[in-house]
Amino acid sequence: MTDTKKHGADIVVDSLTNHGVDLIFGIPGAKIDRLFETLEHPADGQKAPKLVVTRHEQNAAFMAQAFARITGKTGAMIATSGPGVGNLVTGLMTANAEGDAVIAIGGQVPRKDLYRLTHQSTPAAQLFAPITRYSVEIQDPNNISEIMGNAFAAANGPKPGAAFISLPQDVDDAEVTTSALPAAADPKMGAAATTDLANLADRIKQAKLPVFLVGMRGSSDEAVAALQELLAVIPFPVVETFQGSGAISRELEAETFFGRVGLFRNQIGDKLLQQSDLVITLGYDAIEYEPRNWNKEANLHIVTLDTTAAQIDNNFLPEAQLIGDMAASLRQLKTDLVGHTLPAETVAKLGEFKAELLAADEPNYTPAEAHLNHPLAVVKAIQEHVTDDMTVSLDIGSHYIWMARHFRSYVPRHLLISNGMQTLGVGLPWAMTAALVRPDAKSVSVSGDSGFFFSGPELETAVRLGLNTVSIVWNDNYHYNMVEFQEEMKYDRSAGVKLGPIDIVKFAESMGATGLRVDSPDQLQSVLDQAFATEGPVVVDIPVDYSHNYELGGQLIGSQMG
Ligand SMILES: Cc1ncc(C[n+]2csc(CCOP(=O)(O)OP(=O)(O)O)c2C)c(N)n1
Repeated sequence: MTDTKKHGADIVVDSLTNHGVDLIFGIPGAKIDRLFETLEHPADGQKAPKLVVTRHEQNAAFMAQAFARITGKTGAMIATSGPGVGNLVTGLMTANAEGDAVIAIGGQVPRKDLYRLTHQSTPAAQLFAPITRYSVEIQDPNNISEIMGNAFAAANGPKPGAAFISLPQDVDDAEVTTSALPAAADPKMGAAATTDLANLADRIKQAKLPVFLVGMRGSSDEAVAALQELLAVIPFPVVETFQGSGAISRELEAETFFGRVGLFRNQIGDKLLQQSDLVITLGYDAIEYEPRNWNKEANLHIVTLDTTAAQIDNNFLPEAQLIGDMAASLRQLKTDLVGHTLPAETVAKLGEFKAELLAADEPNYTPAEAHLNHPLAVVKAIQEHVTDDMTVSLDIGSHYIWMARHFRSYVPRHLLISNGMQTLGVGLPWAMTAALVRPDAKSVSVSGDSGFFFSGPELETAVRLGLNTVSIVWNDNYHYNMVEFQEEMKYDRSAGVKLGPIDIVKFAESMGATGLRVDSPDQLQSVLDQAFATEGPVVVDIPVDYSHNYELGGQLIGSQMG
């Protein structure tokens, strides 16, 4: 069927192209099939993003989110009406919470059916309004392109996040005579106010223990490059949130990296923050690790560097908010700090913190059963197989606590962690996107034996696309361990945390992937050698000893359970 007329779907596709979208993830259905037709069979001369068909809309959303986080461009996804858009909810909520710029296009029933009971009809724009930066339904084909322009602008605003567009079937199908609008110029920010930066420099010079806390927005390539330029001159201590991972290069690690903070206030970074007399947050968002945890006593002196104003709460009252382009602000700060050095007692104190940080990486108990691996031995083995160009995506669970605390990452956005929403199931889809957009390096996912199966069937998509992924599954005999150990800490018993077994190797093989198992700790290295040397998707089953995991939540600085 060759149709030379232009339809709403063409304007959608052309608008995506005009905004630089070259990859889109999704699953079709009747209400949005013309858009899929146009994506896969564009007209002569028409450019269209490459369509990646997933096995679940939630995973399409996760993949688009990872695309945004890795590339700094907008992630895009597409789903049909009703259950299709419903399945996007967790993905959009996660992207929005974690500052990843994504745009979702959802099919909708024709306009005449919007206000009556109709098959697969749901008020999607209302559904997404509270969990996105922008959520609208297009009511006229002539508005498609401007609405899409506004959706891209909202997703890429000072606090990046998700945008949702509901596309009624008859708008998608409508004949149009107009053309898609080109993308408008991006709004640009300069550095924060000169006097504020000069004041901050003065405060830093007077401080005994100034500490930088790098968060989600501070982990962009540009902000990290500028931070590293400053640290190369004055090696200030830096603490990363989980989403701030990779802010410190190998060269700067010894002097400036003081670990990551998140979940429980018991890390070296927490102690450092507690003792700091000036905390400078860089693109930190409260959803990553609430201020009531790391500033429990509400007595820290805080200055923010960010693109957006902070959320004020009882434990986060910045004394100055320096809003602007973070890289430009940091470069000005570097100029204002010329000639400054850290006092000798500060350097000595940091040396003590550093020794504690390194000691914490060593395995500290013997696994209870001979075939089980100590979590830190697994972290170490993964570290030895991952090069700086590889991306590592974590799922959620106890394995993620071990990895977030102990796994080093030296390049921004190469250790991907869901920490605003802690959404189970992101590990594999995120690793698949990394393999798609960074094809020259292997991409690694680390999951628990329960969370892996939240998105496990997507392994077929990885096989179909020929992706070089290594999925490492920490096997604790099918428990939701992260929930289990916290319940045990609270109630001295657990509930709802035991599942039945799945043969991970056979599961992988059934989809055409390679499945490997570490039968005893002495095989850990050789099995990982094999996994990283194998082409295409590989899944590795590693039995772990979680018997000491309650210690992960122990030794809190001040009391902070809950
Ligand atoms: C979508 C979603 N559902 C539930 C949770 C709560 N949750 C957090 S970790 C976890 C258990 C994960 O178990 P597993 O994948 O086996 O990892 P482990 O903790 O055993 O390492 C659960 C249920 C969540 N974070 N996200």
